[in-house]
Amino acid sequence: MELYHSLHSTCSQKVRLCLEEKGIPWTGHHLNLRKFDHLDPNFLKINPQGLVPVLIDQNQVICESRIINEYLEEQYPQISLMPKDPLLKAKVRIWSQYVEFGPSEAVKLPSFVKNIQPELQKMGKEKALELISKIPNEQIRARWKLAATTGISKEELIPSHKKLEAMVIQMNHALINSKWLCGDNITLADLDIAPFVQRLVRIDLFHLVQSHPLVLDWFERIKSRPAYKLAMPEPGSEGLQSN
Ligand SMILES: N[C@@H](CCC(=O)N[C@@H](CS)C(=O)NCC(=O)O)C(=O)O
Repeated sequence: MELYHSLHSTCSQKVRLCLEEKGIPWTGHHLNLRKFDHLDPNFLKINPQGLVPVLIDQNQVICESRIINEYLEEQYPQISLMPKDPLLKAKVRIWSQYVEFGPSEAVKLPSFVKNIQPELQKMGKEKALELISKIPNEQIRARWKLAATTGISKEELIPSHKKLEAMVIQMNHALINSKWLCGDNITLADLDIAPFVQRLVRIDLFHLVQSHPLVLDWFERIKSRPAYKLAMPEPGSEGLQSN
């Protein structure tokens, strides 16, 4: 089992959490996105989209964090992260899909402001734009270009902030009736969303969690799990060059 991943990539964190909760041994290939490791031709041969995470299992390449976690659940069900009840299963899938299209997109611009923009400015516009032109996906390329040129304005962050606030409210609502998002046991829904709650610390939005006690309690519980400690980076390490 091999994983191409990046320490601070939320999508990579989702998969690392799943691997660690399931106790699956894995070998990592770390990519530094700020140094554009994901545009290395050898990596692009593995994932032409130039995105992490990528799982290699039984010599097969699997991309997309949500799909990887579903695959791991089906292939390695001994420690299960899916409820047996079909209705709860459907709820897990709805959360996982929501994470992929909601929070996962919403954290991008605020994270770029904190992590990527300062690095691009240090690199110099010309060199940055040359590297950015190699990004395969048009929408992602545009985001990098914005960060390297005019920069991301406070106004542009407002829709992201609203979506992330909605995430916390929705979680708080779900947690009124159960210990975890989909019942009394931890599931893929909790693992898929956890990196985005953690990311709120880095992008200065953690007050949203602090004003929702059920989410705060959930976050403390998930953070205290051994898998979380193995899968997630040291708190406060996000800004470091070597990542
Ligand atoms: N839908 C994909 C998204 C993957 C993704 O966006 N990965 C980010 C890191 S979290 C990445 O590789 N970014 C590279 C870039 O922005 O060029 C998934 O869930 O795996």
